[in-house]
Amino acid sequence: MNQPAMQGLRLNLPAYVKNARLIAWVAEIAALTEAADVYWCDGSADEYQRLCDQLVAAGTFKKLNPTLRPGSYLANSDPSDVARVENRTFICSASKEDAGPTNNWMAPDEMRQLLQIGDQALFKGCMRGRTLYVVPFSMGPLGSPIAHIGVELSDSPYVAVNMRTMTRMGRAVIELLGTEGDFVPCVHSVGAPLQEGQADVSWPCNTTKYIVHFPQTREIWSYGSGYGGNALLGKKCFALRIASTMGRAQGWLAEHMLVLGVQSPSGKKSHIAAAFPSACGKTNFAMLIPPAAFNGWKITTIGDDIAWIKPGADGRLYAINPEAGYFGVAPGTNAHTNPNCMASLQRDVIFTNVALTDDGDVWWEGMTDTPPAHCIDWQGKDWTPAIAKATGAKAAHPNARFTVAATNNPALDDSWDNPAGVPIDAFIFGGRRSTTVPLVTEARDWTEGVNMAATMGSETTAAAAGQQGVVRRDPFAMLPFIGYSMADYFQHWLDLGAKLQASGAKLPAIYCVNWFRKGADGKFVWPGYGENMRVLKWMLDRLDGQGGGTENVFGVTPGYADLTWDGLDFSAQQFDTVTRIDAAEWRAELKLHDELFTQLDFHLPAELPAVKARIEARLAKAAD
Ligand code: SAT
Ligand code: MN
Repeated sequence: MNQPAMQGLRLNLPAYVKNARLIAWVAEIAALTEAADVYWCDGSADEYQRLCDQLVAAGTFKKLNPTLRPGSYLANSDPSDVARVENRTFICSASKEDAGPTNNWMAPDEMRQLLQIGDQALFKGCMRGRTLYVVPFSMGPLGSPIAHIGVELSDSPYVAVNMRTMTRMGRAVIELLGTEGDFVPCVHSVGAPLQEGQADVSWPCNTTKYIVHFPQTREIWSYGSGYGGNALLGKKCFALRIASTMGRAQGWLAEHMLVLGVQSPSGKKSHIAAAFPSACGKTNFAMLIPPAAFNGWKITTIGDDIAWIKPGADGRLYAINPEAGYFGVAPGTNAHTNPNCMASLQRDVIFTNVALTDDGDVWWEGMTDTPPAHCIDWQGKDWTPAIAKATGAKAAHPNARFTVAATNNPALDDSWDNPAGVPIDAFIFGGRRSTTVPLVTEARDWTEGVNMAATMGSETTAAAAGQQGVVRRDPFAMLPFIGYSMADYFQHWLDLGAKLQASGAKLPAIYCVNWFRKGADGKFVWPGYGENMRVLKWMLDRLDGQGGGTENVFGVTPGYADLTWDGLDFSAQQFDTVTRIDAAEWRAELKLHDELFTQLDFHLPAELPAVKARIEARLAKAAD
């Protein structure tokens, strides 16, 4: 154990902690940060309640009306700390090339000076006056061969309670670690030390922010933010950025994907993994309720945001949801768009940055047709429909979130917690595009599918700080989440496909979808939500060798007659609006693919420009 820790700071070590590396590391970080106290989270219900009560007393949480929203709390963040900060997120691999051109990179030594070592190092003394919470967590079912363990040291009790919902957290994880077990060390500080006698604020944070990953040593260091993916380090930092580097080394995939089960009326069960960028409806898709005309069809949720996918002994790909809860976007969620989600949110929820109604419940834009006559907005100000009309003020922040346990979901799949995972039949990649990209296209083979995913574009949302609504390339919906070079990641997908194919296994089919095409009036044409079942059904028909379709320039698309329209008034003309491939738009689109390929030129697999050349040739032919 290192010296400063020996001199004074008590580690409050529970008797069940036996892992020497863990103990030494907690001592080291407690000493570096000069935390006032160390608390080991056991993950119990009592502890959760105690920490929530403490957050209420500190003003971070408001307890919601126990009759209307039992066991639930509302937190309002600092107005500057409302989303992931991509420009403050760093991949500190040994070489810049390994981080690739889409990630911010700094040399590991330089970053360590800045965080840990230099005279002004950010983590030196950053927890003064605060408690360091030791948060042991498992990403994935405890003991699953697909799961991995992390430990987050955080000075935020908000993080500790959210981590209990979002992961399998507590004493059982430490016991599983035993004396020798391996874990990913995650250090998190809000970066707001308290001087003797200084009063705390309800949402401590710092204007300086660093979200840092060291892939070689598999470490995460996060400074200055208390929000979502910046602070709940099991999620994007571990389960995507670090895990993607582990997957590359070990032959598996860590993906920004929901996983759902579909059961047909005959009882046949299929599993689909679908990647969409943040705030593009993953949670809604994962909890979809089929339209009435799809009697006997059932959708169940395995995960809503992240999938870890490993090849099984039979050569198929098996997916687990490494998380145990949902950190979903509240605005727009209602009894029509996602009834299962609304049911999940009835009790035991942590809401962040939604509005507080006068009867002590929550509200957000789109929750009800009629807004409340008055509420307190996410910044603590009075809000009325008249104020909103006059000033444009939102009651809830557009990236307002709920944290809720998966077990609250009425559509939870029976196998969601199965350590073996579920076999994947198809991958879906979807962006948010007002134009250009058709409703659904099937890739003719794995390489064409990898190209579809690699060249995906999407309009930016409020989930990340920065300008919204601009189209950017978001390969595999992983642009903000890949822990190494994007071109090497494409190669990893190609290599994995080739390996599975060589073993004689049938690869999952790959589809590209776009729910978001708009008409001349600027409104979405496709009804989306539950109606997406119609597209899913077409995919399953195709997998069964039944579904019709015709070849377009970049894959196979259904004709109007190939989808089931029972119970929906959607004309052939509307279908044309969401599926038409406009040659001029596609020429412009392919220029953007070109720009991406130029940016990712180093190590770019030659297969991808080859697919693009074939699309160009077909486009030229179609235009003749
Ligand atoms: O804040 S999170 O990163 O957890 C949400 C998201 O961007 O998907
Ligand atoms: Mn996400």
